[in-house]
Amino acid sequence: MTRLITDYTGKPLNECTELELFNGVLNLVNDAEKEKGYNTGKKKLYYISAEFLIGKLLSNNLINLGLYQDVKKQLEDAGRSLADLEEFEYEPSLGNGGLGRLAACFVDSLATLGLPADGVGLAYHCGLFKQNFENNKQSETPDRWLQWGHESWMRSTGKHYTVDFGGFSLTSTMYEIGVTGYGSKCGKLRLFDVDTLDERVIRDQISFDKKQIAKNLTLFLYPDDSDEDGRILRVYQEYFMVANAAQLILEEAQAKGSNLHDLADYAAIQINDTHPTMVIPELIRRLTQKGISFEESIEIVRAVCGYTNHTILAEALETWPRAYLQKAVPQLLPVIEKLQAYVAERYQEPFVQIIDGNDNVHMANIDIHFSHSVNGVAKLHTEILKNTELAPFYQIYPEKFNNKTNGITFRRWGVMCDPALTSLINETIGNDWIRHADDLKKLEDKKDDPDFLQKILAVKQENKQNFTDYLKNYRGIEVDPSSVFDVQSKRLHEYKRQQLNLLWAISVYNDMVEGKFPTRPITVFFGAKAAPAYIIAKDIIHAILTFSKVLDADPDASKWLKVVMLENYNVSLAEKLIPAADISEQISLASKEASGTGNMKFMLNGAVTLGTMDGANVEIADLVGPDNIYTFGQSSDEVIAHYKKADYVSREYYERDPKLRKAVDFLTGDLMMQNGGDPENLGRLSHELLSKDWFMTFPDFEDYCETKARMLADYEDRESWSRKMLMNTANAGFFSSDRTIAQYNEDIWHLTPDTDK
Ligand code: OX2
Repeated sequence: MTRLITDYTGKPLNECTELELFNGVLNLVNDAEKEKGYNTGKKKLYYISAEFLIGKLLSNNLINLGLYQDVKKQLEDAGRSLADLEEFEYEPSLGNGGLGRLAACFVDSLATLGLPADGVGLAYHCGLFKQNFENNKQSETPDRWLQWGHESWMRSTGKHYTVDFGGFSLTSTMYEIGVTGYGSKCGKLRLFDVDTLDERVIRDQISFDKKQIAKNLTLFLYPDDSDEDGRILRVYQEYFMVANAAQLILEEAQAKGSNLHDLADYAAIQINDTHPTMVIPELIRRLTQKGISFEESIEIVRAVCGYTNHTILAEALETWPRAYLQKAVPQLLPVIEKLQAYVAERYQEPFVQIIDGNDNVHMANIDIHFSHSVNGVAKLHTEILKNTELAPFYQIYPEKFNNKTNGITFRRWGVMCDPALTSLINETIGNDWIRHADDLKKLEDKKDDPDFLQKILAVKQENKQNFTDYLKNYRGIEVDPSSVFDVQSKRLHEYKRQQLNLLWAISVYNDMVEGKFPTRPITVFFGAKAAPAYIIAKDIIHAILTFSKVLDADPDASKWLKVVMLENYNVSLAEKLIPAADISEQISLASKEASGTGNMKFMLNGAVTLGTMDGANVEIADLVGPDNIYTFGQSSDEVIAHYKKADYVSREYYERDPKLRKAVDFLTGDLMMQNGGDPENLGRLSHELLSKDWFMTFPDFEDYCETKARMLADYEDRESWSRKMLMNTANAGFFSSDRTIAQYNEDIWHLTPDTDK
């Protein structure tokens, strides 16, 4: 039965304002979702995560519910357009980077596979932040996404819990966002909030009074933690998230007949990184309150919980001073101390203790001891966890460690963002790949078909043209669609090495000054937010923005090289940028990027990877073969050995390699200063590289430049390049999050799919 948008708008579509039309379609989607119903079953997964970077919902939900074409046509028939509504929709700001986007892909796949599951998190009002560029620098403002009619996506359930903190209690409200599955029933995101929130505590930009917890608790994701109040606020946030989750989980299990001793038959919890760790002591506390012994409570909780590690960067594995917990959540501290005693009784190794000699509580250590599964997010990452970073734990619990290589949902990152490629694929192999991603492999049959290879190039050109038009119309940026689109888009971090790409671009410029020009114009796109308190990351953004001005000011060079740093890179922009990319830059220092998921999105959309043998790049290389990827740089073993020996001296590379030296010197040179460069920022960046370069940019510089030059030369053989594109798309099937989730379920959760559609 066709649903009419006019039934929801109450008036002809051509008379509606954009908001009326948006709300009309949104309510239509909400009804269709409710009619489909939700995956249910005896056992349910609670995927607890501080972030869900879900992206815009309208088109995604229409596609998943099978309503896209129909709604598009109804709008067109009335002279309106779905594309306009897509632009009108404001993107939810509930996540940060890969970790949050992964959680969003996972809830899509969970619903699609029919698995009973909720995502559980917090309803941040101002999200992470909105990035603005002024004077070649990043500044931040609140991302007030809830002002844009999203109350209708995020529905209040009228359900409340009480959460106790040291000295006061707060009442929560649970909100729900529907998660539509593709050709299946739906799932839910359940986000908790406080009614006492008061945005007036925000001062200028994103700073606010960090002491007024009732008023600020759910304002921002990752509030500035450069001071103690900011760090304690994170403890409050995390406890609020899991205290609500624990009450929800126990209530739902009991409602289904659990006597709590058998909780693991009713509930599985996946702890997404260390942020939700306190759910472990909180559940133990609640179970013991109900008369279950401490020892049995530990066993029950362990059978329920699994933990996912997303990084080996030490600073990301949270530790909280005991005093913070004492202040924010005093009721939890005795439980954590008992858990420490439990560990100390069994294991003497200092590394595995929960509370260390300085009274710091190691959250990951709680997760590892008291979960039944510990997983990394790509093969290499899991091996590094087992053999290096978490080796003492692996000795104790070899059976707990397992790998679950990340994935992406092909609905959003294929069908929705790349309609041109989707049509070509559907014409060629049918549309089963949308649900059974391995089907893409059938495209390999076409790898020697010149007509097909031409069609692939035509799709890419169309996407590049679309992105070029978007930049011109919405951002006032002009790029050349016949240039090579070389893209590095991901959060800004020194280990991801945007600075390496920048040094390369500077040396291309230096070559041009000497009269050596590229074969074809190149546009280098960066998209990256830096954490507000991460000084060097902001310096790198400043260097990129300033260098882009240097190029723009040079009429000869700017014909051949353009650097575009895209403001406020988010999911919606990624959806436009990725289908247009020729080159996918995945150039982290080997061993440091746990997986990466952008690498998978680019691959699916036919970009060719230029990458180190890090994270999931290793698996991409295995799948596509050496002809279809460009790898360079030190191996993870070499990097780990250097760290161990502490023998890396960046200055030696600088002294030895004149090309590198010239590029580094450029950072603080006259041209940068004449184009808005700030000597303080650029001086600090240059000093950092020369005195430390902790993420070893310099040793990989030469190999990176050579490999990139070879790649750009190969790009000129268009047919052979198109074959590489095809091989990337054809072998992307493994990276469907449907595969990842099926593996989690098989090995960790053991949920029964709800097949009753
Ligand atoms: C990210 C990792 O950096 C990235 O490599 C991975 O693909 C993603 O998580 C999803 O697993 N915060 N973000 C991450 O780790 C942490 C911690």
